[in-house]
Amino acid sequence: MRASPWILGMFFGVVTVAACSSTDGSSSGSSGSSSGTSSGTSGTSGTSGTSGTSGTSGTSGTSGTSGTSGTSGVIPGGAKASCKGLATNCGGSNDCCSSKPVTGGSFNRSNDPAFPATVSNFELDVYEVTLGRFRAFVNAGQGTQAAPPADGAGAHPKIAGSGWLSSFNAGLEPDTAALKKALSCDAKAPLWTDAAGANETRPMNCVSWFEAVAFCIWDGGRLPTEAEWNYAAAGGSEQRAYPWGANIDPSYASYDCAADGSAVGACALTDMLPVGSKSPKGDGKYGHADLAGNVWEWTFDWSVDPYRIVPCNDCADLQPTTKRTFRGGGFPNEAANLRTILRIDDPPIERDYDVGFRCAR
Ligand SMILES: [Ca+2]
Repeated sequence: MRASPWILGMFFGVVTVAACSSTDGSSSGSSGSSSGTSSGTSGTSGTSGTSGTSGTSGTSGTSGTSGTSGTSGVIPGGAKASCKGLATNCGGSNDCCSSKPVTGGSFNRSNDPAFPATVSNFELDVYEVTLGRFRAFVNAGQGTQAAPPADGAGAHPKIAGSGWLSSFNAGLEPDTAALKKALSCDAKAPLWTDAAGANETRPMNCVSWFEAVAFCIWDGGRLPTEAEWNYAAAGGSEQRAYPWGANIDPSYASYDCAADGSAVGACALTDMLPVGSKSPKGDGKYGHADLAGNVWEWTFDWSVDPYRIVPCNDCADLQPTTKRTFRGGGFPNEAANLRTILRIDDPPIERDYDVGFRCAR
């Protein structure tokens, strides 16, 4: 079951049931931010186009820009477990497993000054995790109760207690056969196939929060905290309305079920685009693709509205509720759901055809 998306208490009255949820009549259409100019977001992510040539650089980024080392360019994905032997065909001919540095700093979660946060430098995968990468995980026998992550694995280096807990094991499917079956969660966007096919660069969907966390651990990373994810999408202190800036149209992101030319609301697998299809125009400040649209993305935190850790200094909400958060909007949603302020949540065992994830490191 999908909960209603909320913006710090303001319900949008949208999404409901798991399956076909998201088409969202989420009202408020384009909501604010059409002004084009606002917040100088600087138009596209000029920052550096895709290949992050120079990472953040110019963007002024607050503090950090100076950011140590990493602030520049792509970090190849070759060493990651999911990438061995994988074709480099994301966003054209790019490495599907690459990451880019996000220079830490301070910002307001959901663009609300009542919820300040500071995040340290971290790395975030450029693309949503693809079917091809997730297939490697499944084929390695991972992501099941038969091979769960180790207790404590995948912890954020500055957040005690944020690693895998043995109590999470029960959230995984018993074995690989059960996992494969579960990954076909909805006929609306039936991505998973037991054999590799033509959709290997589309974003993995139908994954539970537990599988997203387990994948990232196996791949040498972790699931981003909600604050980290929000920071990268909002362009840090620039507080962008959308990852690339103030306005949205279909040239920036995958949404409205219309990517394949079908009518708005008539969703099909072909509306869930290969990752990086809107890159670099739709990239965020730090060079990450599809932060808005294509698939929603699980984050690590338990969900509470409003945020209950204030201020947040490298924080993650670790106190159990019933749901975990995900953000960014998906291919079935209307534009308003792609705004960086929007949060949604679901029970961590939930699978949705429009929810995927990416890893932090
Ligand atoms: Ca996304």
